[in-house]
Amino acid sequence: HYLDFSSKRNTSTLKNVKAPRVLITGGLGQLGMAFARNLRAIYGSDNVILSDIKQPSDDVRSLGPYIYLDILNYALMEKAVEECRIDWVIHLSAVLSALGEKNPKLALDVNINGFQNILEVSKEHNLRLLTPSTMGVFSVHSGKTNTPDFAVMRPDTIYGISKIHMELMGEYYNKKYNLDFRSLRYPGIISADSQPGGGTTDYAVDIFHSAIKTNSYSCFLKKDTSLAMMYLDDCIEGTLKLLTAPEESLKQRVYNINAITFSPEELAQEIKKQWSPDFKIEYKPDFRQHIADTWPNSLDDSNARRDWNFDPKIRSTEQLVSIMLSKLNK
Ligand code: AKB
Repeated sequence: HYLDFSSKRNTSTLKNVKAPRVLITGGLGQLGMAFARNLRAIYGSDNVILSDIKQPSDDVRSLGPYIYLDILNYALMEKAVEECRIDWVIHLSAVLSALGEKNPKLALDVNINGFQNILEVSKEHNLRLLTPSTMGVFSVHSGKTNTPDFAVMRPDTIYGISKIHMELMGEYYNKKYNLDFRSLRYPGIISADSQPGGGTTDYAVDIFHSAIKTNSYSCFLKKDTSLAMMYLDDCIEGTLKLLTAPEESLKQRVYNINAITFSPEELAQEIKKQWSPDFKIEYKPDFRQHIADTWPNSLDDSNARRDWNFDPKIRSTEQLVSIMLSKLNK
């Protein structure tokens, strides 16, 4: 009996319900700290354990428990799960699309072998396992706009291939062993306080830092490359809704989520409007253009809305640019 994230919180409920103990892997990437902050506010600092293979800053250490954890080391992971008495895992460790194309071996290792370890530990210890997937599982054969949950999937990247593997293995363990596996397909995630790393949608974060510093940006995608995107807060809130949804409400184990669509040119126009009319952008497409050309510009998320009430707040490029500029320009 765990707390329901979507229900109204009050301290009397908190006293009567056992808080889950949550492990976050890949915790020092783009999303980890935001998940930790939100989960700690609900379940208490000590119940949320952040982990990674990097040295944490003093700031990270001061905010709650942090452990060194290499997901490629099964024994270490099992020890962490036992010693920290973990109930739920949010598995964020992954090599993203662009970095994966530069180093397919690393992507296979982390995204397939690392995931297999997490999956096995979760099954053995009866954990709830949430691992994000990506719009990168889709391809030119899936349809560009309003791509449905169940579409033809023939991804061109090792990232997409390894994430389909993850989705299918999670579903398989759910059916075969009753593992409580949950996943959702992220669009490009835009955040102000943390940097993405190694993705194809990274331009949509870099552009803000560059606009503020130099009033210009050199973009690695063509100006009309429309992609699906989402602001960090909507990603975190949506993921926590899925994480805490009653199991019987889930009609499937992997869901699309969707929020905003824009191209580099549309984003630059909005930055010009809200930041400076002199903002300059040039387009120098590189190998990431091909990846972007195979991805959707919007996803059909009606099943996520129906089953666990997914409801993102930031729905326009205008709102997104306004939030990013106000956060970064403080
Ligand atoms: C990437 O660009 O690789 C990621 C993603 C969309 O999964 N941001």
